[in-house]
This record gives sequence, structure tokens and C-alpha cells, in this order.
Amino acid sequence: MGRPSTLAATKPYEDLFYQSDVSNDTFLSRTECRNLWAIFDADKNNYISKIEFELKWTFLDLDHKEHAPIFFEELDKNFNKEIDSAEVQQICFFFDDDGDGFISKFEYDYNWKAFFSA
Ligand SMILES: [Ca+2]
Ligand SMILES: [Ca+2]
Ligand SMILES: [Ca+2]
Repeated sequence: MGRPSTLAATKPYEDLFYQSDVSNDTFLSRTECRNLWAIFDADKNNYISKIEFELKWTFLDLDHKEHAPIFFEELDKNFNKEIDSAEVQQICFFFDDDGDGFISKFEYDYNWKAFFSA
């Protein structure tokens, strides 16, 4: 992955945040948040399938791998077995607690742990 050694102590879900924060201001804009979830869309068809989600979750070494299918079901609001751009927008909106259009690292940590816990 070529991860800088200074980030060696960060957890995989945090790496995902920093990797997606291309403006490097410790906030995810809506675009950066969408791009974070686009990482999961392996075939780039704008939909995240359950298989894509599970494989990427495992590949990224994110926590609670055995629950990845459940996390997928929670994100797939209309239960059509795909996470589409509207559903990604909902995730990004959910993570932005103060509604300022940006997900701070605090908001990210707080919501990630709440949402993706066993
Ligand atoms: Ca896809
Ligand atoms: Ca869906
Ligand atoms: Ca915010």
C-alpha cells in the first residue's frame, strides 16, 4: 500500500479517512466522502454490490469483517442488493452530525464506531 510509516499506528478505517481527505484539512467534503465509498465500487459501475463491499472491507482490513454482510444490509436502504449514489449520500449525510457539509475526523470516528460495531 505504500502507507507512510508515520501513519503506522492508525487503524485501517482511519487510513480510509486520511486517504480520502485529498485536500488534507482533516475534513471530508461531500465529494471526498463520495470518493471514499467509491473505493468499494470495484468495477466502477456506480453501484456497490454486496460482494464488492465484503471483498473491499476484507481487503482494507476493516474491523468486524464477519459483520460486513450486515453492514451492507444497513447501508442498502431500499434492500435491492446494491448501494447506489443516493444511499452513499445518505451515509455521508448521516456522518455529518452538525450538518455543515463536512465530516470532521471527530464526526467520522464517532459515527464509524457507532455504525460499524459488532
Ligand atoms: Ca460496482
Ligand atoms: Ca440500494
Ligand atoms: Ca460536520
